Amino acid sequence: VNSTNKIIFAPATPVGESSITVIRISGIGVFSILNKIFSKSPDSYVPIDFSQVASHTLLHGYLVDGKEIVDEVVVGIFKSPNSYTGEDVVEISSHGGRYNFKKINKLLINYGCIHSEPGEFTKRAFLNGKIDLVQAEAISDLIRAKTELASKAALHQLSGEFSRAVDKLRGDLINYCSLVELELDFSEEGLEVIAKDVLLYKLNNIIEQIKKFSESYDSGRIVKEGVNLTITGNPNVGKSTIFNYLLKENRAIVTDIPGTTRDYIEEPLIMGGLVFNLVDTAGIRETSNKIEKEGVERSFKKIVEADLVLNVIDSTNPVTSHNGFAQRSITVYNKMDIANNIPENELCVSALTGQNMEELQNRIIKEANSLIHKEDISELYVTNERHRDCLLKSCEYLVNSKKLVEEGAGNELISFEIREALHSLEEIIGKTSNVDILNNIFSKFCIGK
Ligand SMILES: Nc1nc2c(ncn2[C@@H]2O[C@H](COP(=O)(O)OP(=O)(O)O)[C@@H](O)[C@H]2O)c(=O)[nH]1
Ligand SMILES: [Mg+2]
Repeated sequence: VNSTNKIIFAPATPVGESSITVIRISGIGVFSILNKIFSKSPDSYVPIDFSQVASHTLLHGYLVDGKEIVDEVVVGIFKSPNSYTGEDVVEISSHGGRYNFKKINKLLINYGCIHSEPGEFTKRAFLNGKIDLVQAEAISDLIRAKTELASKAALHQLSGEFSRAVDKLRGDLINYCSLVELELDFSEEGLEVIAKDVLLYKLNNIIEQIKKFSESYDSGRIVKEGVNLTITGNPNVGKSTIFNYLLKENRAIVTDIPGTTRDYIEEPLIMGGLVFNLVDTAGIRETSNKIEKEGVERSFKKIVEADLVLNVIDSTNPVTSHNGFAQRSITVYNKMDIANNIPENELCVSALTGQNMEELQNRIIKEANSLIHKEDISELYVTNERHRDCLLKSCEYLVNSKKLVEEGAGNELISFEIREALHSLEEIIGKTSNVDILNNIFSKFCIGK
């Protein structure tokens, strides 16, 4: 087991008023600490010889500090390598409550345990070869998932299927690389180990596969990060009223004064099983007010970043706004409750009375779903920007190598490019990873994971 000798601990459940709080401790020597602070009996110290206890056993007893009882607990025993981190692990199920945790916290510190850093348990699991980097990241995604789809995607990656697919591509590249390099050894004899057209065919094949993976990030990002949905339109058309209606709360200020919303406001929203990042913007108009002007500029930026734009028009005064954007948009005519005539074949609503607002929600959900390519979901889709970037990098090197083959370049140049492509793939699963990448990934975890 690859480990430092530090024994780390953290609550694995939120600390507060609850039936139990689970505290996880991991590291070499954890059982000798437990031996000192765990007693079978509340009346006298009856220690346990943990070397005689089988892994995956639960023991009932008492945490003790000398003669004093700290809590009545159940401890779970996990022996290396059969634990989450791969080290010796103890999970204490203690009574819930902040004060109770405080006491146990003090006890563990006094006996030489230290607080874990965010993600340190999972980092140890990775360093000890229990999981690869994709799986470690999937654990973090799973904890953060807010929808069924996001949770499914995370579980899928946790299962190792994506890792295996990457590993298969990696195996292919190692293969081609060694053939190209083997040919170098026979260059004197002019022997061809792999025919150029065969190599080209194989490289093409692998490029296509990698491309397919990286393109699936278009869907994967939306599943994990949410649909960026921006509400836009002229001042006073009812953007903020629609925003509040969708959120079911009075988040944005609504008045009859045009130019009320100055800065954009962003709130997460779950509709139809998808996460949306809903953005209310300042109305787009020419203005000399410095603050509003800045707001309008920021609004434009949010419109450019949007996956889906909700373009709101006031049906009592149907002028179209300056929407020179090309992405997907839904046009909606608001204030139908006070309009004299409403346009035919258009989506008309009243955010004030709620009329047709359900239809609007359904339209939004339908459009958002069409942003996710269902065929990608049944495939292995990439939800992590880091993975996508590694795939793109790998692809670039392979395209270079292909070009070199076509130009009849020397094998050493070709093999160099293939090797670089290989390294980029290996970065995904963490076969080659630098310390900065690891720290960056694990620092985003919660403490105790
Ligand atoms: N009658 C009616 N008034 C509305 C409707 N939606 C918004 N308003 C009113 O229009 C004014 C401007 O609304 P607001 O949401 O602040 O517009 P924004 O500037 O586009 O954000 C407010 O007085 C709202 O109460 C609607 O559907 N019907
Ligand atoms: Mg507004």
